[in-house]
Amino acid sequence: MDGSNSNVKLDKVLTISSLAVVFSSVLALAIYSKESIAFAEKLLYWSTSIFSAPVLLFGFFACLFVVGLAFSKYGHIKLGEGKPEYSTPSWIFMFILAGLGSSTLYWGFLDWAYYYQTPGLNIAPNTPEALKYSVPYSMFHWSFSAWSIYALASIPVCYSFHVRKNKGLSLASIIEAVTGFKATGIVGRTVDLLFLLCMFGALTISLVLTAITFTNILSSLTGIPNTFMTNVIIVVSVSVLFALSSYVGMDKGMQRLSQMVCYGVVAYAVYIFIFGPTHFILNNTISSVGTMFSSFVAMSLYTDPMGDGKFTREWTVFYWLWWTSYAPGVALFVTRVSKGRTIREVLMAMVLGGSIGMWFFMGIFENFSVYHFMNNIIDVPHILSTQGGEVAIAQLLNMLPAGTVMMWVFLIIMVIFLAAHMDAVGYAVSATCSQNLAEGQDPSRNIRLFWCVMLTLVPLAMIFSKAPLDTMKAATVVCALPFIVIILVQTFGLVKWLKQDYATLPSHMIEQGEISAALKELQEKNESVIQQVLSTDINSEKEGKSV
Ligand code: NM2
Repeated sequence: MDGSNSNVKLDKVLTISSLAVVFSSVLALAIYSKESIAFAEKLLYWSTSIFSAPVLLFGFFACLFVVGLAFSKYGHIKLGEGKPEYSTPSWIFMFILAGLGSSTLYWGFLDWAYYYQTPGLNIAPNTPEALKYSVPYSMFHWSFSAWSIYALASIPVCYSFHVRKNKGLSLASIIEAVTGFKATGIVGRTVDLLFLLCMFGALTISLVLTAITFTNILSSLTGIPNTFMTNVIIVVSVSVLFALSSYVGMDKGMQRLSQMVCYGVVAYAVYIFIFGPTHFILNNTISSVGTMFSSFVAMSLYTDPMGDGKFTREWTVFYWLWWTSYAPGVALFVTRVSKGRTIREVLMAMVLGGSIGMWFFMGIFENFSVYHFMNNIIDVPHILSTQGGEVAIAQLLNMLPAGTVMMWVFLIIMVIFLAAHMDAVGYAVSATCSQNLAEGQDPSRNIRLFWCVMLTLVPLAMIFSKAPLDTMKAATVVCALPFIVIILVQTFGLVKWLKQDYATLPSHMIEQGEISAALKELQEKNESVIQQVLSTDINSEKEGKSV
C-alpha cells in the first residue's frame, strides 16, 4: 500500500526559508565563485579546528553508548507491536542504502590514496608505512564509529515514535517530545530548518562526485564531451528517474531500487574479487581489518597535539560530521522500516551489519586499486592529485576483464544508486516539510518531486564553479555541526524515557514484551491523537479540501 496522502499540508515558512538559503548559496557560487571558494576554505579550517576534539569524543562516545545500550536490559525493548514489516536481509539492505550515497563507489577506489599522501598517526606520507595504514584508516572511517553515530541518532526517534507513540515523524516533533519546546515554535522551526540544510549539505559531495565520475566514464566510453551541460543533463535525468521511483510508491519503488543496487554492488565486488588479484585482496582486507582493530582507540582519539592537526580536521572530523549530516535522514528512515524490531536488533544490525558490509565493500574495491598502484600498473595517488579521482577510476575499471562492459555496468549501478539515494533524502526532506504527518502516512508525491529537483541545485552550482573538494566539505561540516547537539539532546531524552518507562521492570519481563502501566496509559492517550490526525485527514480528503 502506498501511504501517501495528498492532504498533508506543505509547510510554507520552512520551505521558503530553506530555499532562500539554497538560492543565495547557488547565486554566490555562480557569480562570485572565487570569493565563495576562498570563504568556504576558511570556514572549513576554523570550524574543524575549533571542534576537532569534541567531534572525536562524540564519535567515540557513540560507540560506547551503543554497545552499552544494546547489551543492557533495555536492548530487549520492542519498537512497536506486531511482526517486522520487512525481512531481515532486505531491512538491512534498505538502511545500508539509506545510510550511504552513490559516491561510496568513488571513495571505494580512492579513499586509501588520499591517506597514502596525507596519512594520520604522524606517519610519513608516500611511504610503505603510509600504505600499510591507508586501507585500515578507510575501514575505520566507514565502520563502527560511523554506524554508531547513525544508531545513536536513530534509536531515540524509533523510541519516541513506536514506543511513546509521539505523533509527527519529524525531528522537531522528537525535540518537542524530549524538551517540551513546541515543534511549531521557534526552536522546532530552527531544528527543521537545520535539518533541511543538513540534507542539502550532505547530498552535495555525493552528488558532485557521482556526477563527475559518471560523466568522465561516459565520455571515455562514448566520446560525449565532458562538459558542465553533460553533467546537468545527467543529474536532471536522474531526478526524473527518482520521480518515477517515487510515483511507484515508497514500498515498491524504494525496495526494488535498493535491492537492485545492493545486489548489483555485491555482484560487482564479487566479480572484482574473482577476476582481480584475489589473493592480495583477501590478504590485505583481513590484515587491514586487524590493523584497524589494533589501532582503533588511537585512531578514534588522535587529536594530533604535536602536529598541525590537518589530517584529523580534514579527514576524521570531516567524516564524523559527514556521517552526522546523514544521521537525521537515516534516523527517520530507520524508524519507518523498523517497527516490530527490538532496540538490540536495530543497534546490532546497524553497527555490525553496516560495518561488515563496509569492510567487504572497501576491502575489495580499495585493494583492487592498491594492487594496481603497488605493481606500478596505475599510479592512482598521482592521477588523483594531478587529473582527478574520476580519471583514476576509469583507468582502474578498464583493467578488469571485459573492461568496457564492466564500465557500463558500473555506470548503471551508479545511476540507480544515486536515484535511490535521492529517493531516501527526498523522502526525509518532504516528510519534514509536511505538517501533521502521522504513522503510516507518506508525504505527497508532488512535494517529493519538488524537493528532489531542489536538491540538485547546490551540487550543480558546485560543478559549475569548479569548486574543489574542500568547498563541498565546508558545506557539509557547517550544516552538520549543530546536529551533534541535537543528537545529544535526543540521547539525553532517550535515557530519561528508558528510566521512566522501564527502570522498574526486570530484564526477562521486558523480553516478554511487558510494559509499565504508566507507559500503557501514555500510549493509549497518544494513539488516540494519532487516530484523530488520521481521521481528520480522511475527512478533509472526502470533503475535497486541497493542500
Ligand atoms: N557517508 C560517508 O555518497 C555518499 O553518500 C558517500 C557518505 C556515508 C556519509 C557516503
